[in-house]
Amino acid sequence: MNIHAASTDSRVPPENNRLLRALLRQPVDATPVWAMRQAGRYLPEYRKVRERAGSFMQLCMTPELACEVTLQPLRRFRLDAAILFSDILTVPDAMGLGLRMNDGEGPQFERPLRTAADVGRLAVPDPEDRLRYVLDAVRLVRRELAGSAPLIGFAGSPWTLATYMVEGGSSKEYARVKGMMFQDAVTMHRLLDINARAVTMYLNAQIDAGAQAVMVFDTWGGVLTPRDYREFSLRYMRQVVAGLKRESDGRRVPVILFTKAGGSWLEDLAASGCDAVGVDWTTDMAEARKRVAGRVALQGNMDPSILYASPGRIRQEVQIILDSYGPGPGHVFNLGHGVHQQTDPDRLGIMVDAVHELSAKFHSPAGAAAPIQSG
Ligand code: 1CP
Repeated sequence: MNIHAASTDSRVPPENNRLLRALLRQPVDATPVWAMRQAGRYLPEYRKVRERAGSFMQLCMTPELACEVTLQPLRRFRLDAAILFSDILTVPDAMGLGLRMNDGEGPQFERPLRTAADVGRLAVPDPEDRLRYVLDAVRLVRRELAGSAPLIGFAGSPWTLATYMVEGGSSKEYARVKGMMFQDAVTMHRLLDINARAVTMYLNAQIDAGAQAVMVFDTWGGVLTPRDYREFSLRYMRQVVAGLKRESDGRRVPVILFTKAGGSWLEDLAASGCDAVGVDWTTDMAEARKRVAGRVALQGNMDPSILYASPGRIRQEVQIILDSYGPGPGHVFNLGHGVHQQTDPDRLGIMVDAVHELSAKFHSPAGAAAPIQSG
């Protein structure tokens, strides 16, 4: 089934479907590019809206403002995707843990989970009720984008959410969450199963509201041993993937899994049922491509620190990554993790333009015109 037929009406601007095509390993005219944390504090226009909102949560909970900051980076740069402005921690907040984002201190939960009884009281939140503000933002962004770029929805992985829910915030050593994992695996599995069901419902609600691709952020899967990663993180991401709607409006909805520092588990991620795997800069793209053997698309993987370098050095690094992936579809250019707060916005623009310019030789110009087949 076609997910996109090229428009023949010259008054209608063509849809930008590079991202969706690349995630499904279909031909494109140039490698699509977006950046994790492309909306955020490195943009002065974001800081202004954030100030107007009063707090980070107020910004997330006001659909018009969340929509505005989602679109800001697309006004500055020729990005091939918008990512919804929200946070992975809205889900535990909707479960009643009480999220506070304190300036300079990072996220904090008022009621973290410390005992089996705390976990026993948890329930899967109805996204249409407790997370309606996110779904309203998705609907608004889709309307505003009007096809100029696809919208990515997202959620945290069950394990990554659990680290914040048990620790009560960010952590360096994961003492509490690993303590629960080793001392009371039954409770940990119960928590991860609830999180997996919550994330599945939440992502399906985002898809129903108009998200055209979804990404699961497993930021802290990489702190586990290979065995624990499979049991406590990968297993529950597979549960999420298995429960997701894969088609909406007659179009395939690609699913991206990203485990930060997960380079040693690429084969497992590729076999999880997802369409694309995010790769950070500690893995070489050529090697990653060989290892996933055409089963999934790859997204990544420039070190965000390269954006502190000169324009020439940024272009050189873009070239290295494009050459490393090589010709053909299935690559979405991205950073290996989020844009740093200190980044000069112009440097991100240099990266985006370099990706389009330098990648054209790896694709055929007719690539974008061919209809997309359902994966
Ligand atoms: O006040 C502010 O502006 C706070 C900074 C901030 C921002 C801009 C936070 C707090 N969250 C966000 C937005 C956000 N978070 C997005 C927006 C969309 C985009 O990418 O442009 C997304 C996708 C996230 C996802 C997120 N939140 C992750 C997974 C991705 C990643 O970066 O690894 C994680 C781990 C979080 C938790 C979180 N929220 C905020 C902070 C500072 C953190 C990280 C804390 C930590 O390091 O433990």
